[in-house]
Amino acid sequence: MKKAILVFLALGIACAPQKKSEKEQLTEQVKQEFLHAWNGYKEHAWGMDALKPLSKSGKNWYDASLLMTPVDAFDTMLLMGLDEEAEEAKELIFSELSFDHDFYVSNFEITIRLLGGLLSAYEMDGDERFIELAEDLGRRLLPAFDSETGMTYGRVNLRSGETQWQVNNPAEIGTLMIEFGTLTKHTGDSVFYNSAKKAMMALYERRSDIDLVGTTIDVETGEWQNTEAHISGMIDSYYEYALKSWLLFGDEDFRKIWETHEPALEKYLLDEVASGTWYGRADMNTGERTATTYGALDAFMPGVLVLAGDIETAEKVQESNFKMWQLHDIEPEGLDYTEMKVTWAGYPLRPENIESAYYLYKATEDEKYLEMGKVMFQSLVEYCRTEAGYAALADVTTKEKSDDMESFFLAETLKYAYLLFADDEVLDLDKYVFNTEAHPLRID
Ligand code: DMJ
Repeated sequence: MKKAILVFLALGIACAPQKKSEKEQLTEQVKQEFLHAWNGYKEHAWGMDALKPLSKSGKNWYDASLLMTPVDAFDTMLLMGLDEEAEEAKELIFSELSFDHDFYVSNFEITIRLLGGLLSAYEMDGDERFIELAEDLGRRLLPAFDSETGMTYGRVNLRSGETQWQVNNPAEIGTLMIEFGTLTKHTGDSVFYNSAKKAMMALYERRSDIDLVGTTIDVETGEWQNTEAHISGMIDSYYEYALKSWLLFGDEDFRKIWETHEPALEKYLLDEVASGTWYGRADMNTGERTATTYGALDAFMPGVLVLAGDIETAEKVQESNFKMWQLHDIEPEGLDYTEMKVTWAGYPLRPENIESAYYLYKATEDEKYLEMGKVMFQSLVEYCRTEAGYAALADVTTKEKSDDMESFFLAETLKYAYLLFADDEVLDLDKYVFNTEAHPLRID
């Protein structure tokens, strides 16, 4: 990598100013598009969870708002230097946000978006009220860990602590460590770290003889319900958190989890075919291929491989990611990579492809990743921008829009695009670990 940087520096002198100014322009454009989306939320959905960009209205996930969009978007505002917007979001959060509600929430979604958002807000802004909110939320979520195995139920009632959804999946069980571990770091109460670690270890212990996990598991009996292995939704961020929890906390048990699974992912799931290098699906016990589908969610893996030091595989898979994007100028949720045919046509404004381009650009300084990011950002503007913000696509082949702007568009998609083009000083990747919702948390 050092050699690549030297070559880049030597060749880069003549073209640096032009490149620099293009990067500056792109950084500014991303910031303006963030403002466009945030202003749409402000005008049409203020105080609610999310904007509906076509009907110009708002919606809540549950019976009351948990301010998903402002909490998720807050640290992006700080990174972009949008101090006024950050101030108004903060005021809204401290005057309106309460977790004392008699309804069931998704433990995973609330952890990655809200707990993660409040923790990074606390670390970056320093206002104690962020950590008070985070601790209150963390305590209300703790009953989700009260199962026979220690693995989490899918849903928990924020007021009563009652739980639902005994059949859960590796992503939802194994994507809690970074947030709950950081909560322990800031509150001094080890219950959070220990509960999340117990859940993750219990899942790891139930891996198959060939070191894979399946798609769904009963958290009371510990029995697998669906044994298909892949790196897509329902499993994805379990692998991401194995590696990142080690990087963040230095706990060798997490390194062991990553290092056990990684060769199995390569042996049974990584698939080099004529169209490129992808991750397919296989049975967790036999390793037999079950499907050759990949999609927008799988595209996170090159970013994780960069953190693990495997740039070679990361680069190959990112080539495929970009091919998937270019097939219809925007990536689909599902693709059969042997035929290059879309199997699931939606695009809910996901970040993973741009996220991986960001990690690869920082690791290699290869300008092709800047170019990929530029193409992806420009297609977002072309196909998803609306008068009131940004809209998901119901179908990437026709570009028909749907009335949704997920909070992760502001928390992740535009943040990674911004960080890809911005100077390194905005965020030093050696000092932070991003949770799976792109909330940066300090390593120290
Ligand atoms: C986000 O909530 C997180 O990145 C999660 O890990 C996967 N789904 C969305 C983005 O696609």
